[in-house]
Amino acid sequence: MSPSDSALFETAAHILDRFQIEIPSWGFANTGTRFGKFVQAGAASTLEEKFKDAAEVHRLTGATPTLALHVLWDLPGGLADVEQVQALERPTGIRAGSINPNLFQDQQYKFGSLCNPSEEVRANALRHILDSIEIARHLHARDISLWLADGSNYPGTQSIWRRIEWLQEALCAAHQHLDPDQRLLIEYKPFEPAFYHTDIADWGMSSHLCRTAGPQAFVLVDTGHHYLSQNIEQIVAWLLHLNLLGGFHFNDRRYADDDLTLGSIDPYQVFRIFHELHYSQSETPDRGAAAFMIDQSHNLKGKIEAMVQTVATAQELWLKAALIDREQLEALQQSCDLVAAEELFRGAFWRDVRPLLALWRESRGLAADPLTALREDGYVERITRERACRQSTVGSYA
Ligand code: PSV
Ligand code: MN
Repeated sequence: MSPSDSALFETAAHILDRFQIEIPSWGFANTGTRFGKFVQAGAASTLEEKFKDAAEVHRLTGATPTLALHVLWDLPGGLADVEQVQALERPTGIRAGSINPNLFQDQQYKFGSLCNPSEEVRANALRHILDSIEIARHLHARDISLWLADGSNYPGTQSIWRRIEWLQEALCAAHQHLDPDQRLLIEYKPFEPAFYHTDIADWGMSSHLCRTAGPQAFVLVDTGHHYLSQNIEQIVAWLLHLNLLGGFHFNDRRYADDDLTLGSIDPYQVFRIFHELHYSQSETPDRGAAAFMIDQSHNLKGKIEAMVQTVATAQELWLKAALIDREQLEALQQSCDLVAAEELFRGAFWRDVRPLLALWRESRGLAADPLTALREDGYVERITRERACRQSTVGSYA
């Protein structure tokens, strides 16, 4: 290696050693669309299987030490299931990640959860969040990731005003129950399942709710939760500027919240988001890092293959964005040399960092190509044989 190659490798290694992304338990389970489900024999149907699959992804990528859990799907018994999670953490080396309360599947939530006109339902929803905070506390999980399906389908059928008040009240109450090191992440979504109004529809509403809830509440950006053509990296830059960015749910889409694998449709967008994050980190290194999580539904691709592909893509795009010559870019921006600035930016996106990543992987005892390693290793065939006899729908939400 020439001195400049080895300096580049050291820089890349420093960046990749610090890159981690959380994978979701539901990414390993059978999921589908509203039209049906194509069941995979190798899909995980128990919590143990989800932890085992997560460990396989971490073994191959070296970047996924935590598993996001959805309370209803993974801990249906609530606090009583905490011990089971702890018992799985040790042998698999995977830690429980963000804890996701489920406020959208129970029949009582037909007209909303925290925004339901019924005081009783609102109280039940809040209790579930408090239970989820307690679960997170026992599992030493920092983040409670909150997404509400609340909204309405027809104009005039609900009071948007009352619902804002109920939401503020409940989130303040939830915030009071956080430990000092815990965070409440508030996710927004413009539509679906509600199609007229959604109670937390965008980052502005989410930001306001965080501010009124308290200093440990932050916005969660799910990349699929925007209208087409919205400039997500600008939202990210604003949230960073306001110190309100808590984390991401990464996925890709073509139309709406399609939950496709990250970078499959528009890798340039992920690169642009990553650029804003690197910029913020270099300007304000003390700012707490946003949590990176994947929120995908692998309906057609093999679950583990899709997850490994996603993580490897995220590593590539993260590294590409990190290697932008930011000093030069800033000079070009300042002098309004548009074409040169754009070419520098795009050049970083087009750069093939895969050989660097392979070198880094080998230097860390990982397989140079995790997808090939997965194919050769026979894990998927093994679990498919083992699990074939029990098709289950546990963990599905469609
Ligand atoms: C809703 O679309 C969402 O993005 C929320 O994060 C949920 O927790 C997750 O998907 C369920 O898959
Ligand atoms: Mn999400």
